Amino acid sequence: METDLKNRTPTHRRKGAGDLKAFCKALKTYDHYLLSCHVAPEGDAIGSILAMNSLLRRLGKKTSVVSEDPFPERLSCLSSKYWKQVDQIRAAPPRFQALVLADCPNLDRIGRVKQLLNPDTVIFNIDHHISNLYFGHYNYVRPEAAASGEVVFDIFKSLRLALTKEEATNLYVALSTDTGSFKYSNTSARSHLMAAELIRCGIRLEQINEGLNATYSLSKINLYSRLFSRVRTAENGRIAWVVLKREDLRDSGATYEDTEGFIDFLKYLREVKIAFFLIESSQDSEIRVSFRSKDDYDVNKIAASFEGGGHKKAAGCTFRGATVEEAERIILERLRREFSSR
Ligand SMILES: [Mn+2]
Repeated sequence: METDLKNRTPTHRRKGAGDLKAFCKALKTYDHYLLSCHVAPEGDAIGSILAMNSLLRRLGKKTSVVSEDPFPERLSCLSSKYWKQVDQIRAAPPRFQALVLADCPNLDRIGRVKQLLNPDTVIFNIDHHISNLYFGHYNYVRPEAAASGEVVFDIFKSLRLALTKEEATNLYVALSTDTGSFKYSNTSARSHLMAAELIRCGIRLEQINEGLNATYSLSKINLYSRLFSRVRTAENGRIAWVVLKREDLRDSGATYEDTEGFIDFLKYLREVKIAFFLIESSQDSEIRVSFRSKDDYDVNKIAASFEGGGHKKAAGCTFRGATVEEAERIILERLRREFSSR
């Protein structure tokens, strides 16, 4: 059942941040919700969705959490009890009326979960990506929020639901992931105030942080050492990048999940303004690219020129039908133009 969702005309689409009260009121309307997030989900996507799942259950709703991907091992401080992969539910897909998405800038990013939707599915879109397409019938999008978890926090407040310890843990993981443990420039006073409130809920900070950060296996270290030895730079060190080939995973015994976070090391190079990381994906001729930037360099704009997007300082895109060398050359050309126009 492949549904063409692009041709639908949502009847009550709202632009801008969206009216939080109307959004929350509509959330009370339906009986059974499907919850999902972008493919290759990380802490913000998962923490936000799990918190929303709990919220909907407290409102007496039936829920199903479905993703294309397995629950990441590194998020073992969160509960995967409700997590199902598309393939696991293919035989008996849940009957739901509405879809709640968090941290997902456009509908294609949910991957094969899209096959579960039908033309009547009502979509609730919760996000903080500047590139969000407002594809929902109800959109609550706050690009100034550091994480989707911050946006979900607003929804709890609006519904006057005091957070349980588990919900607070979900939201802390969301916030901590997207702020780089409260280091990135998107971290605001509000992020810290929110964190303070979550800590007051009795979350186990040390355990959570160890779970999030002490994630290195020997094979991951071996992978990183290969990648470190191949860091390349251009434009007097202002551009830095690394290419990951499939054989790097095979030879080091590491996994795709182990590659998450590697790009941050490129940002630690003193001169770097824009870093990118090319990953040859498990699917043939598909290259996933992550970008990071410093100062006022905007990688959302760069990624958007390749039909990707994200945030000003962290974005991504996918090349299909290209070799990693071609993708590398095209991106470098684009970045060189960016530097020459300054
Ligand atoms: Mn996010």
